[in-house]
Formats: sequence, C-alpha cells, structure tokens
Amino acid sequence: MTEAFVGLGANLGDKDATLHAALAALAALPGTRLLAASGFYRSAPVEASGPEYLNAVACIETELPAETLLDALQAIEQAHGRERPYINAPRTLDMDLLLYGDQSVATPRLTVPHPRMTQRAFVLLPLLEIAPGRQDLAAHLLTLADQRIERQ
Ligand code: PH2
Ligand code: MG
Ligand code: MG
Repeated sequence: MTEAFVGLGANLGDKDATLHAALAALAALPGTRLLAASGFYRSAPVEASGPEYLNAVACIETELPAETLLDALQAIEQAHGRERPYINAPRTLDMDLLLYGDQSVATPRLTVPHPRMTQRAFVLLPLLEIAPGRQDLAAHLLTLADQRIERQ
C-alpha cells in the first residue's frame, strides 16, 4: 500500500459537480481508499488562460503501481470529456499524480514528485490542508503570493 496525493482541477463545465464526481471515482478505483480530500479552491489560471479554476487535492492509499494509477486518472479525465487541443488548454477535468509515497518516478509518461507543484499555490494550499506533516512545502507558498486563490 502506498499513500499518494492527487491534484484535481477544472475550469470548464460544472466544476463543482465534476470535482465531486472525480473524488468518488478515485475512491472507487480497485485496491484504493480515499483517505482525505481538501476543500475546493477558486484560483486564477497559472501559465494558462480561460475561466477561473476550481482546484482540490486528494490523499489516497493504493495498491496500484504509479503508472497504473496514472492510467486510471487519465480514464477518469476521459470520462469527463477531457480534450487536449494544446498545452494547458481549459479543461473539464485534470488529475495529476503529485506524490507517490516517498518515491521518485521519472519515465517518459510520468514524473513524480510533480515537477511544478512547488510553484503552484493551487496545489500547495489544498495539499497542506490535508497533509499538515508536509510543512516543508509551506515555505514555497511565500513566493507565490501573486497567485490569486480562495477557499470556496
Ligand atoms: N492547471 C494547469 C495550468 N494552470 N491554473 C490553475 N489555477 N489551476 C490549475 O489546475 C492549472 C492552472 C495545468 O495543468
Ligand atoms: Mg495539471
Ligand atoms: Mg494533467
């Protein structure tokens, strides 16, 4: 069993309903238990354009290997109509594997820890809400004060 953190984001469609459904889909994955979910945060797009985002972070415990979990996250995105017309395009649902235990993963498909997570308040704030033991990440937030974010 590995404890993993998953970032969720949406800025198209019924964002609130989509994040709730995505959390339920995470909890229903084989060999997986949802341990915690953060509140939902409204955030301005970072290095992206389009509507405001709704973001959250979930903590799961899973038997799935990291790349199998990635497959499952992408299947949930697809089930919610995810399209990828260009990099960082607005999306109905994005699910990113942020942390997978204390493991580092570097394959053509997957880099863990997520390489940009420490530069994104929409990841760090919800993550710190459910992982108070990760205060080592809190210092990064001080450098991100220009990123607009509020808990819904
Ligand atoms: N995701 C991105 C790029 N920019 N900005 C916000 N506020 N929230 C996101 O989830 C997000 C983003 C790429 O995945
Ligand atoms: Mg993302
Ligand atoms: Mg993604």
